Amino acid sequence: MLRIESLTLREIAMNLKEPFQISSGTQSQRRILLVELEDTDGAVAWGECAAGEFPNYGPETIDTAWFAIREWVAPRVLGQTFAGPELIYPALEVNFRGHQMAKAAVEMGAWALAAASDGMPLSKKLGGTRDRIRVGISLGIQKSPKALVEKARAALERGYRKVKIKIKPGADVKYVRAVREALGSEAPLMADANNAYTLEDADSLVALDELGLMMIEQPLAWDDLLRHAELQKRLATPICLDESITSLDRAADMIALGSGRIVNIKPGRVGGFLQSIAIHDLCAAHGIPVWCGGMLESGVGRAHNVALASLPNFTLPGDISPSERYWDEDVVIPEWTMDKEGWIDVPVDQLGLGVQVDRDRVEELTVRREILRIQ
Ligand code: OSB
Ligand code: MG
Repeated sequence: MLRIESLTLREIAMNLKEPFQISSGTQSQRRILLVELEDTDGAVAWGECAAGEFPNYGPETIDTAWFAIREWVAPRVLGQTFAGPELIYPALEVNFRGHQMAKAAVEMGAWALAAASDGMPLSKKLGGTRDRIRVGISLGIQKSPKALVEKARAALERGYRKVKIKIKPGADVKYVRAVREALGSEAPLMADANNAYTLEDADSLVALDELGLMMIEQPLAWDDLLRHAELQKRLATPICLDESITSLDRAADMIALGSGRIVNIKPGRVGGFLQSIAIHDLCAAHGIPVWCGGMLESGVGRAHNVALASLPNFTLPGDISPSERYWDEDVVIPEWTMDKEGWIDVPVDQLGLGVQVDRDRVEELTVRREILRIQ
């Protein structure tokens, strides 16, 4: 039984160690929306909203998510009795379109709450089977191919099992080729365009084909499937979809149309864990590998991602770098660490989230707060 008494929304301001540039913008700071859920027995758990400051990834932002949670998510969740966390998303779907990241922030927190009250780790509650996961790094666009080569080399030496290179027109083939030539044919490389191309300027994507990439992520428009299917016919390299997969149906459409051969699952983008698991299962049934993407989360969102990535069809390394890659100091204890072979341990011997939220640190970073209670 799950009965949520209050939701405390907080905005925390965190500085990234270095600016992160993708084709649609650069970020040096993150404004992160954390949600603290409290049940009627006084137990608490945390969720994190994946939305950023601007609508340059998907349509949501931290501010739209805050509004959506206060106005529409909270009234459907607070004071209601749910037999389990798998019933939260269905309750949020009825006549309530979109706002997946807002829904997910609360839904994922509810799974963590339920896991702890059932006396199990979040990973187990979700159906996870791994006690450690392999991770990769996502490298932002650099000022020169040489600078990128140095970052990629350092990442492989550090133990990362996949190096994702952000690309855009003008910073693509030359950059990726430089890394391939410097690091050799076996280096596990991929590219992510964040929608920077159209079918008309796909020549440079075709040119990437000879560079042996594991996949090319979301080259075309953020909500497209048809043109990706067209492009996939021209490419030997698998297309991986990120932005376009916002629901189970969109994943089914991708498979039916042949728009891609791999899916990046970000639980925030698809409305939370119930949808993530459904997409995971559908992909598994069709032989489509999945991996867990990232949105530069704090240690809270990272805990959710680590738990999800422990499911069996997460067979490719996720964008789940350790805390030190992003922050001087994270908001969880212990921080997320990665060993020299690129493994992150799933906290299978801890209840719920598996890490403690550092309340003093969160308090220090909080710039806005709102408490929502049963009316
Ligand atoms: O496309 O995967 C993406 C960050 C912000 C917005 C979109 C994306 C990303 C990343 C970051 O690639 C991955 C990470 O969290 O390390
Ligand atoms: Mg992406």
